[in-house]
Amino acid sequence: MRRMLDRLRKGFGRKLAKLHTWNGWMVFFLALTGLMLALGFWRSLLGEGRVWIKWLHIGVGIASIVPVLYYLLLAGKHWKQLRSRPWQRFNVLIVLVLLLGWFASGAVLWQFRLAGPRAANAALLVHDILSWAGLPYVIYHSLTRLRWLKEPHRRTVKTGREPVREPLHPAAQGPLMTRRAFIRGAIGVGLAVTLGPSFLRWISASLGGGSSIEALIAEDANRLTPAPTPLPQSSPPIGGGAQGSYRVYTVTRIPAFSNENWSFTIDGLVEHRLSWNWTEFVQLPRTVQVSDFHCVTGWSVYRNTWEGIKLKELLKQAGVKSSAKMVKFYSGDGVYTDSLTLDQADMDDVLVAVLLDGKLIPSDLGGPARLIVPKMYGYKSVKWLNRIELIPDDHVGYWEERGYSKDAWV
Ligand SMILES: Nc1nc2c(c(=O)[nH]1)N[C@H]1C(S)=C(S)[C@@H](COP(=O)(O)O)O[C@H]1N2
Ligand SMILES: [Mo]
Repeated sequence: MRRMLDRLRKGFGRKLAKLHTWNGWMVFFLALTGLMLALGFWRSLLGEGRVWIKWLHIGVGIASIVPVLYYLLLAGKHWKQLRSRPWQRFNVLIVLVLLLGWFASGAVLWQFRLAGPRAANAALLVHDILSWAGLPYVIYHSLTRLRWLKEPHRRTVKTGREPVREPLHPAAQGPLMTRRAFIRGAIGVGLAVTLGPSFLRWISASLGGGSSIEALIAEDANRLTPAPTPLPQSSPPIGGGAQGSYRVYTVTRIPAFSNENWSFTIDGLVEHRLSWNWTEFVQLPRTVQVSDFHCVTGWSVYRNTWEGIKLKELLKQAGVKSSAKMVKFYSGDGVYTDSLTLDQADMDDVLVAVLLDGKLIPSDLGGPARLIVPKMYGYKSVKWLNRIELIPDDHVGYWEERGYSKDAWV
């Protein structure tokens, strides 16, 4: 009887250890791919690979629920075993909250179309908070448990009982800090120093709201004069100011423009090829529009007051030939493109925007001129727009070529 119990218990311990290993590798993989997806730096490096990484991240993310569910089956027994170990119980709880939270918010982000922008936005916030709080915890947890840190009497799988050591006489107690405690402390400080600043920056960007556009304006690399005089609806902005913050996305380095190197051209299948320099461009009649901006990765910025030239007015001026089928948009970064059908381009709210909330669009956000297609996801809104070409055939845009849906309707 006793031997059977022992065997069972051993089996149980092994099961838990295996579960822990599997779970650890999954979290490691998800953290790595998640950081690659989240950090802007990787966007330009990865290109096409990004879509693959995204699907791997989603796939493994879905699979990561399996060890959690399996653990929940064993949880009752494990919980009892840990009755004298409050810290381990605490650890189990934290890890469960992290895993379930990542899973739930990840599922919403994966199904962003079903969930809608509000839910996706909230899910992204949760996913981010869990990552910024959870990853340092998980890293700390794994580093401090590496084998080389362990003393021989603390082996991986514990059965719940450990030899009780006789407390040492104060005089016999060794150095103030054991090697173990010292290394733990050092790892903790190291993490705080390396992750702390980006954590704070992220907090202030996502919770502070509003101010980030100001910061981007302050860092604007464009040098174009004259600044267009905003229409009365733009300044102060009738939308009351954009709510939320943009994540600066680019697949190249952020280009910078001045009056010398900037022009705007409409060509291809048009009656009149048109080209403007900045001074001429800001004299074109503009309109003001308030709209929300949604990215497929889950974030949104609400109530942007955009001021710009209606795309359909530009097309009317150029005169679209009957052989034209699509409108192709080129970015001044030399790489990014996208397209709209003639019907889509004819929508009243499609703008070539030059002002956001009454101010020049900063270079990070696609200034001096960017496309705005409010009814479609952000990847249609080509930044640093400087050329529109009317073409006879279909054109597959940058992200669409790399796996984003041709159907970009929000
Ligand atoms: N030239 C260019 N335009 C672009 C992109 C880009 O990488 N390069 N990213 C697109 C995507 S996916 C989104 S969500 C928005 C992001 O706009 P933002 O960087 O101003 O937040 O720009 C779109 N237009
Ligand atoms: Mo996007």
